[in-house]
Amino acid sequence: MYSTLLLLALSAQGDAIACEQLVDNNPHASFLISVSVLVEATDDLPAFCQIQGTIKPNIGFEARFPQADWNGNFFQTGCGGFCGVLDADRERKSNAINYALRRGYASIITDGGHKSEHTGDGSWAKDNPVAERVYADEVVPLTFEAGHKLVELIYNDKPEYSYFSGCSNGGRMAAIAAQRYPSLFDGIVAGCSVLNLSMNGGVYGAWVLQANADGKGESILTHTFNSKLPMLEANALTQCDAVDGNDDGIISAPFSCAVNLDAIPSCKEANTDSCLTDIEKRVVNDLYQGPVNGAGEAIFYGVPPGSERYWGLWFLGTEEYPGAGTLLADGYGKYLAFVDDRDDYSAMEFNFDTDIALFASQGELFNALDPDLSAFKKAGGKLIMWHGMADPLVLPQQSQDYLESVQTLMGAKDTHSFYRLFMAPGLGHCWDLPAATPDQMDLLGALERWVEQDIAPDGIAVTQFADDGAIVRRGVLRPFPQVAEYSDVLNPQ
Ligand SMILES: [Ca+2]
Ligand SMILES: [Ca+2]
Repeated sequence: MYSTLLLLALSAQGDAIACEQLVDNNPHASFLISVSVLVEATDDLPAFCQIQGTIKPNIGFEARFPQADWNGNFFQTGCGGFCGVLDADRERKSNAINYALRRGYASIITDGGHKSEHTGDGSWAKDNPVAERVYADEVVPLTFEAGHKLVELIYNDKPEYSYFSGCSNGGRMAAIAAQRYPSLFDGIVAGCSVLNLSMNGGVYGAWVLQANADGKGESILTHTFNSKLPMLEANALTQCDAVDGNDDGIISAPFSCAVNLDAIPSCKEANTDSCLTDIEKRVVNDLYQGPVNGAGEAIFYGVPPGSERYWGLWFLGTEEYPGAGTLLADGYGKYLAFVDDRDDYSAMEFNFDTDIALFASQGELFNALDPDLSAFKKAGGKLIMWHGMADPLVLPQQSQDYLESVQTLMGAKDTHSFYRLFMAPGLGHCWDLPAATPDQMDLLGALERWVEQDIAPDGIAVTQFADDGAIVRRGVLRPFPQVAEYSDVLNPQ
């Protein structure tokens, strides 16, 4: 009697029973469902159907579909670094889904097709071309297909609009979606995208490792160098702020400013936070300069002025854990850079005159540099790309270079009609740490308006908040090559 009543009660809930029963009633062979449970609403999240499982060949996923008030649309996100971690609870706007779930999206996140302890670990790619192809590319359509099938199972309906948003490697995946799978998504946000993974991960990564190595291969700048970063940031601001024509405390033209360290005293007797040793100066100069060949010609970019506050997180690390950027640079060469992995490879031996071509073959697999977005445009797709101009991990000029390559092929006006790039002064890599500039923006909202209401983003509002939530400063990012505008300084402290 009791169980009959319970069944009747559950039946009355409609979607709830469909969610709980999904695990035993999945008709699709392309993915396995291991968990399907209804999660009660909290102060933080609406009630949702939590679905976990594996998309073939080996993509771990979690889908979170609203129990009520589904907005009728589908949201897919990417994964950062070398992926390998499934983090559905991630409370960020990059490579996360909860913020989309709150807006009513049927949302899905994956581990990129393999499992790792952390996203800086590339060892899964050793002798594993299948997983490399999934990570490079195939995870995007495979997840899309599975996500859409789940939407039909849960809601008995198809999504009206489908969106992809990713940052870093997730931004690369976003660009891959526009380039290689142009009919899947109506709208795409690509942030701080490592479009040129072979150059950024392989060549720039090797440069950073070599620049920071002493004669024995030990790191020169370590976590103890963190305390000198404010001095370097102040030095860069002094030299670069006004280069953009506006002495406003924001470096808006970092790539037109070559920082020098002449004003920083050399350490004499004691190594303090207000001086640099000769070897520290050499390393910092090399970082700003970026990779050069034996003839002194630049072959990629250097760390941007204004990015100093982020160096600790990405490169200096802690006593226990090297910076993620250091791990990524090392792992790319060892496990991803070559068709046949070279166990003995060390980025320390990379030759900037002769070895770049060695990365070309795998670059074709990983890099998202195809300028032909005509199929995406024809399908009605809209692409918002953005990049922090102070991103020291994924160098921001590659986003500008990519836009220009698309403009060259498709014309600036046509390109502007469906694809816009917003360069964000002072922002680091994917909101890694708070910027000293306005850095909070609603990119998904701007994309929704473009896709659903045909309101193109001529500006993206950005806001800077103090720790107590008070607004410090506002601004508007403009489509490149226009520059951001700042106004309304409410608290000039
Ligand atoms: Ca490999
Ligand atoms: Ca300025």
